[in-house]
Amino acid sequence: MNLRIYFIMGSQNASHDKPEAILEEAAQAGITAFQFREKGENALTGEAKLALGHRLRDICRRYNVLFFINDDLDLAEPLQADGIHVGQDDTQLETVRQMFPDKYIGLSVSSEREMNSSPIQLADYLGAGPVYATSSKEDAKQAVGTDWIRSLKHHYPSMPIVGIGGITTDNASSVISAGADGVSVISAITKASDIGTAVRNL
Ligand code: TZP
Ligand code: MG
Repeated sequence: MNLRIYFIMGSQNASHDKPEAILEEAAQAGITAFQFREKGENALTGEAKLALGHRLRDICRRYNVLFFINDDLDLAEPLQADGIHVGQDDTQLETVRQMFPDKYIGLSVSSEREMNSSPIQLADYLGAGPVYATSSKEDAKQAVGTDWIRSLKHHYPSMPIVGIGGITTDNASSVISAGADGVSVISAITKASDIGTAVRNL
């Protein structure tokens, strides 16, 4: 499971270009994982969401990029997702694990309290953050810095961890130095003037 450059996007993040075009360029440049996160005010639902999911899934398959679905358990099988990512307010990790014993499951963990109340061993990786301030998530929690990655890694040395939130080509190396196995980004790629360059610099 290579989470080194983990790109997250929904149609709401693709303001200038089609999400398919952005993902294709990012995949070509070397992202290793992708999460379909269709969320927020202008997010697609129903058939339109499923159809976009299929198109993005196909791109990931062509480039050998892992495909994760955010939260929407109903889409995991239709899209043949490699994995599912859930937050603290989504379906309980125990339930997701029972439903999908063979898929990768990621869990967001933002604090010691969340860590202590989660069945961490049931996850395949943890999303740690927001590391830095982000404007891509309306209800984002307070930025926790790279110290949180160090702390999580200390508690769970063999659990893969990806940093998320405000990560850019300038600060990605600090996230990795703190012990993360990869970086998850939205805007560092969707808002890049040159997506290929952004991915290679990450
Ligand atoms: N979860 C925590 S921060 C965040 C999510 C989905 C948004 C990350 O977006 P960006 O643009 O990389 O800061
Ligand atoms: Mg969620």
